[in-house]
Amino acid sequence: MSSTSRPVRACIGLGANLGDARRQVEAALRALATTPGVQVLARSSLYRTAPVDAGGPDYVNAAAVIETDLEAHTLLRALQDIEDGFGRERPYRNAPRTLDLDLLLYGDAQFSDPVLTVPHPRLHLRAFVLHPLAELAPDLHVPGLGALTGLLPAVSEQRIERLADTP
Ligand code: PH2
Ligand code: MG
Ligand code: MG
Repeated sequence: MSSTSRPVRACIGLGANLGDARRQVEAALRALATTPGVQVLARSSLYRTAPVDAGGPDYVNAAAVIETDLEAHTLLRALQDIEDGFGRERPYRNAPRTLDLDLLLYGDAQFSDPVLTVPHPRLHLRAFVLHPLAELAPDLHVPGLGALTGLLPAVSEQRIERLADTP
């Protein structure tokens, strides 16, 4: 349980690699923006990324910075409700998915319990998380890990390509 005072600035990672992934991530950003207690402050470009620790097609990934009145677990539930609304199924770990919304950072909170670990425990291992976040918040410090930009060299071998904006 976090005692961080609200509203809190939080970062959300978005990903999809089944169906029309690009469209689903765009629609998920709109769903996030209409979630009660959530205000989207900024969103990144879309990125095409190679699957990491997973099989299946390339992913489309993005990140958003939000301000929220919701407690972290309530926010997580809201993210899962959006995933479910996009037909997300969970047949096995890291299975291809129509939509994945991950709570990456919740203010400067650091905690872990059976349902939620913040910061996201694999954030620093993933170019598809770090690059969209760096686009939004290049000066970000990740609690426990330090400067975001300092984490980028370790993921430089992972394929990631920024997609051109569509009007
Ligand atoms: N999500 C995963 C596992 N692997 N790879 C990429 N490129 N993008 C993702 O969003 C992703 C992944 C589990 O959530
Ligand atoms: Mg994920
Ligand atoms: Mg997830």
